[in-house]
Amino acid sequence: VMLKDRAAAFEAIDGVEEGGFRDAVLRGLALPHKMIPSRFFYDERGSALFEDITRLEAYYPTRSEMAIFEGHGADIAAHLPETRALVEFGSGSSLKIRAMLKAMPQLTHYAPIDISGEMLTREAQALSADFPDLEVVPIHADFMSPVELPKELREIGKLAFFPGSTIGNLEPYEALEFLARVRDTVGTGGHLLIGVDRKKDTETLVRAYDDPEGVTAAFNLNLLARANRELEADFDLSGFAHEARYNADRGRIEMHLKSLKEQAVSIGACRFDFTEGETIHTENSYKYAPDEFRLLARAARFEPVATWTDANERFAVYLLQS
Ligand code: AVI
Repeated sequence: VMLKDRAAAFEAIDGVEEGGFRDAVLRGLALPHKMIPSRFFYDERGSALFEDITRLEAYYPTRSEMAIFEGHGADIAAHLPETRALVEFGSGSSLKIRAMLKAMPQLTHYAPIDISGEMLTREAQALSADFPDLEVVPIHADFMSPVELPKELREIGKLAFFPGSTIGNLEPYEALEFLARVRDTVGTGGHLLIGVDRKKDTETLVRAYDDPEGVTAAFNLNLLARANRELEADFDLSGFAHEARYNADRGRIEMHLKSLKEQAVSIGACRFDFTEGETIHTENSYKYAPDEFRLLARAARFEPVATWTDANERFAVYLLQS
C-alpha cells in the first residue's frame, strides 16, 4: 500500500458519515492489515445469505442451539420461577424465542431490543398474534450502548436472551463490556441466557465457515459486492477468494477475502493496492471452552448457574445470574 494513497483515504473520510459503511471501508482498507468490520455483512442480500447459512448441514451452531432450547426448555424455565420479562438483545431469532416463550408460561412481558425499527415491528406483530397474553414491548436501540428500559419493566424479574453465539463476533474485551452492560440492564438478581459456540476440532470449525455449497463464500464476497453497489467501488469479485482459517492461538475462526492477483481497486477518488495473496480480514468468530466462558462471565460479575450442551457437545447455552 502506498502511503500517499492511505493519506488520501483518510482525507476522503472528511465529511463522510461517521460509523457508516463508507467510513468503515475507507478506514479499514487504509490499515496496514486491511479489514472491514463484520457488522457490515448484513445488508438485505447479506441477511438473506446468513439465513441460508443457518440452514446448511455444515453450519452446526443454529441447529445445535435450537436442539438445546427445545430439549431443555422446561429445565431452563425451572431455574427462573421469579422471571416475568424476557429481554431479547437483537431480535430476529424468532424460532428460538418461540421455543423459550412456550417453555416459560410465567412470562408477562417480552421486550425485543433492536437497532432496526422494521425488524422490531415485524417481530412484535407476529409474536403478539401467537402469544395474546404476553405484553410485547419493543425497544428501538443499539444494544451495544447502555439501554434504558421502559418503566413497566423496571420492577419485575428479567431474563436477558442473547442466542446465536453472536458474542463470538466481539473481541473478548468487547464481550466483557457487553456482558457488564447486560448485567446493568437486568439488575441484581436478573439473569442472562446466552448461546456460545464451543472450541472443537479444526476440521468441523473450518467446514462450518467454508461450506461445500459455497454459501459462506457468497456471504463474505457480498461485502465487496455491497461496496460496488453502495460506494461506487470497482472490486472485481473474481479477483478475490473466500478464506476461513482457525486461529488456535486466539481461539477464533477468521474470515478473509484473499486477493488472487496483484491489483488496484478504486473507491470514489481513493485507490487501494493489493499484492497477490494479501487479505481483507472480515470477521472473527471466537469459540469458548465452557471453563473459559464461565471465567469471562465471572469477570463481568455474573454467576454461572447452569450449562446445557447439545448431544454432540458442539454448542453451549449458559444461564448466568447477576
Ligand atoms: C452471526 N454470527 C454468530 C455468525 C458466526 O458464526 O460467527 C456469523 C457467520 N459468519 C459466517 N458464518 C456465520
